[in-house]
Order: sequence, then structure tokens, then C-alpha cells
Amino acid sequence: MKEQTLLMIKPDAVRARRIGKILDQVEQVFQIVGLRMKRFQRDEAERFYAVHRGKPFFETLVDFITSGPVVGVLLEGEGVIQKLRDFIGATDPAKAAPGTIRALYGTSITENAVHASDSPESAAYEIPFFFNEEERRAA
Ligand code: FUP
Repeated sequence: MKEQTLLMIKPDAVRARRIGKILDQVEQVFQIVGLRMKRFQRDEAERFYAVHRGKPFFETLVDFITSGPVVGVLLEGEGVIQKLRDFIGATDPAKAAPGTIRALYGTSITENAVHASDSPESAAYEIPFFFNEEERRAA
């Protein structure tokens, strides 16, 4: 089934000037149909990561994601949600398979370079933080 998903390039990778390299690798495999740079306000970041509220790493995660601009990338294709998850690798860069985005550019479990939606439900929740309905349809 044709799906859309969200890739987010996180502040560590933006600071390290990896936007171009990551987009290049992603574009060789996936179709990019939307692109937007933004900086999260704290309340918006807390909503983006609402499923993690109350966990021990929540404050650290919100501090990090609001520490600089991020890039939202809208991808479209057959089975793209799971394919992109495999492409970015495990949450902890030390455990991510060689050649994956997190293995290449992540430096810790928090500063792990990118985020990708992990299910159709999370994609539907996360995409609107970057792209409105009209932009999704125009894709
Ligand atoms: P993922 O879906 O791979 O991004 O991983 P999770 O949903 O488990 O975690 C969301 C984010 O929380 C991760 F990108 C990094 C951060 N995190 C921590 O900082 N510490 C932890 O122990 C677990 C996750």
C-alpha cells in the first residue's frame, strides 16, 4: 500500500552539517515529496513526543529537540514506513546496523541524528507537525 511517513533530521545532525549527506542517501532509495526546516517550541516538542511523557529521558529529549532547527522530510511509497525504519537503524547508534543513518551520523541514544515514524498511526500524528493537508495531497 502506498504510504507517507515522516523523517526528521535532528539538531545534532543539522549542527554537524549532515543535512545534505542524509538527504542524498535517503533520496537514492526513497521518494521525497516534502521538505521543511523549523525549530520546535517547547510545548510543541512535548506534544510531538507525547508518548514518552513521564519516561526518565523525556526532559532530556525535549531539551535536545528544541536545541536547534530540525528538518522534516515527507516520504511517499509502498511500505515506506517500515522500509525507512530499517534504513535509519536502531535507536541506539551503537547498536544500529553498519551503513544505516544512525550508525553513520548518530553519537548517542538521544543524539541519534534522525527520527522516523514507526507506524501508520505515528505517521498520521507526526506529519502534521511539518506539513498541512494541502501539502500532503499535492505530494
Ligand atoms: P525511535 O522510535 O527509534 O526513535 O525510538 P524510541 O521511540 O524508543 O525513542 C524516541 C527517542 O527518545 C529516541 F530517538 C531517542 C530518545 N531516547 C532516549 O533519549 N533515551 C532512551 O533511553 C530511549 C530513547
